[in-house]
Amino acid sequence: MRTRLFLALGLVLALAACSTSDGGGATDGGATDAAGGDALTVTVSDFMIDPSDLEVAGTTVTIDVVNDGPTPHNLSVRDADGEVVMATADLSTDETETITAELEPGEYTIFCSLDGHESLGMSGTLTVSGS
Ligand SMILES: [Cu+2]
Repeated sequence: MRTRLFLALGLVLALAACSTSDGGGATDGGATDAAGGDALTVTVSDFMIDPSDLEVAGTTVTIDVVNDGPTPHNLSVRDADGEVVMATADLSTDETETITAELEPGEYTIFCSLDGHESLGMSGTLTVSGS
């Protein structure tokens, strides 16, 4: 019984790994590009991230974040494994913070980590192309 459960779990994990590893670029039109080293400017507000699809041409990711909404928000970045690799503090109205990180090329999710905000629309993508 136990081994069978572990086998099933292993299969599920293997499938999950496969489905997340197909990078392949469905990223065009409307995305915001930054050449290596240039800062992206992102506005967070109730309840959106603008722009919501970011592209970086190097591996150095710099994001200037400003809160334009009436309530606190942050901008966080997580990798395909769900690990948060960049995040601002919780910013009050008109507060700004610049965050920088070296990231592996790949697809990341940008979101606000405050309770429920991601599901209210504070979600987007970051594509790091590496070159
Ligand atoms: Cu928020």
